[in-house]
Amino acid sequence: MIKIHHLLVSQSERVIWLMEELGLPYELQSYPRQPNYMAAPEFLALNPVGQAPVIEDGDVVLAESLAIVTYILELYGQGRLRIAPGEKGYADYVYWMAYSIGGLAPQAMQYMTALRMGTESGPFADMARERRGRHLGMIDKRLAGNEWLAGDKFTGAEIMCHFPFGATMRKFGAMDISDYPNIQRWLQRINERPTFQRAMKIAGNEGPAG
Ligand SMILES: N[C@@H](CCC(=O)N[C@@H](CS)C(=O)NCC(=O)O)C(=O)O
Repeated sequence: MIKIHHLLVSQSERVIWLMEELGLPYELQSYPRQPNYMAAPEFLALNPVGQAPVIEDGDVVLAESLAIVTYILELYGQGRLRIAPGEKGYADYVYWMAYSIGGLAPQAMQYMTALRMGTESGPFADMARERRGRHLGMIDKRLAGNEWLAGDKFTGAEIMCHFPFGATMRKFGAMDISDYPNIQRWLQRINERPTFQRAMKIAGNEGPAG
């Protein structure tokens, strides 16, 4: 059985959400953050950079949420929550999975850093704002004509891309999506899923999706 090492108030909630969506059994070990917000020292024994999430599956110890989500879907998903090569929407699925960590997460982090530094003006803040507008505009446009990021099927791309918009991330800094109605509706659809609600409760990260 897969064991999830879950850091409270963190993106390791993705893995719990995935397992709840798939209805797979798992063992959960939750750890609080340290007072300096770093992960519990136990994570260093599991991941050389000491970060969550980490899973154990037999002899396999795996970090990085995108790697974990891909691994679980490929090995245990039985075709659910993914789009296979050759199926319609495959390129979109691959794109949004990669974008979650390669594009969206750094952008959210950059914007949050600008906010936390209190730099409302100046070149760094201007750049962060402009970039943020491009990213959110792209996501909103994508969701204007598609129920889900990869098309008409809810996939791992939702589980990967949701985090910067969710209640957990809002504890570190809010992502203002008031100008992006399609992102709002997407978050509402996610919020209505019983699997999402259950997962956030288990993760200790309850709150609306956006
Ligand atoms: N790219 C990694 C990011 C991992 C990451 O930033 N984890 C954070 C929680 S959201 C963490 O462990 N923070 C505590 C620390 O860095 O000590 C992933 O997607 O898994």
